[in-house]
Amino acid sequence: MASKLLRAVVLGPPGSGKGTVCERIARSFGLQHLSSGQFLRESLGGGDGLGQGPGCIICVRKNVPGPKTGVTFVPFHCGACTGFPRTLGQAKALDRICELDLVISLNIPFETLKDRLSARWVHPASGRVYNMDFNPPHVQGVDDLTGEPLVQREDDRPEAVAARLRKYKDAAKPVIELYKSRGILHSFSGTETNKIWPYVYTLLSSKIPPVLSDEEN
Ligand code: G5P
Ligand code: MG
Repeated sequence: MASKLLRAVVLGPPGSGKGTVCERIARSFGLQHLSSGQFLRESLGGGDGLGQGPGCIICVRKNVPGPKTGVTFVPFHCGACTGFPRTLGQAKALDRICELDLVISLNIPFETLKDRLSARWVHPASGRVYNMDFNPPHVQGVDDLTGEPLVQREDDRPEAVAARLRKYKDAAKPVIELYKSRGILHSFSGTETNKIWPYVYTLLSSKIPPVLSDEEN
């Protein structure tokens, strides 16, 4: 079992680059990337909803009280998580099972988010994410590694995006305030992940030794 190195979550509105940043964190620091949204999609798509990595596990349940979905979080020993906690209730539930070392919050303008999401294509089986402007696949419409077709997420339709952004704003505010009051919140603002990334890398490097240099990502 891996020893505890770091427990971090990345918060931010839809399209803010949580997944993109977290993938880079995972590669650069040898951590596990856990995405609650990806687990939910896999679970609702017929998978067993269980993701497992060295020393960490996240379990998504379909039949829990509350809105349509719920997430149960089992302690992870080292890793970076996106999309969870998403509400104050989830933040408090997380408190009962582990103490976070670091919270990264991404602040990206609304117009930028809309543009990014309309150009996003994903490989459903792996969760790999592309963007026609930012990181296009080698061959249009096809996953680089498997050659399988890419799809657009249902919730990336413009009308769904506006509703997701509203919902996120309401739910996230108290979560962000909570972590700010604990002194573990680090906020990054901008319109480009490549400009935000070096700051995230520097912050994390002060907590754990990297396995890759900043430029290698
Ligand atoms: P998700 O899957 O967590 P969201 O809505 O929180 O969904 P999303 O849409 O996955 O977040 P992201 O991960 O923040 O966005 O962003 P990303 O995919 O990395 O980047 C977006 C796009 O921009 C990509 O195409 C990327 O390549 C591109 N990009 C990145 N940086 C740049 C850049 O600098 N420039 C450009 N041009 N492009 C860039 O959750 C989905 C749903 O599941 C439910 C909720 O309903 C949620 O809406 N859910 C939960 N429900 C209850 N509890 C929870 N804990 C839940 N978690 C999820
Ligand atoms: Mg994501």
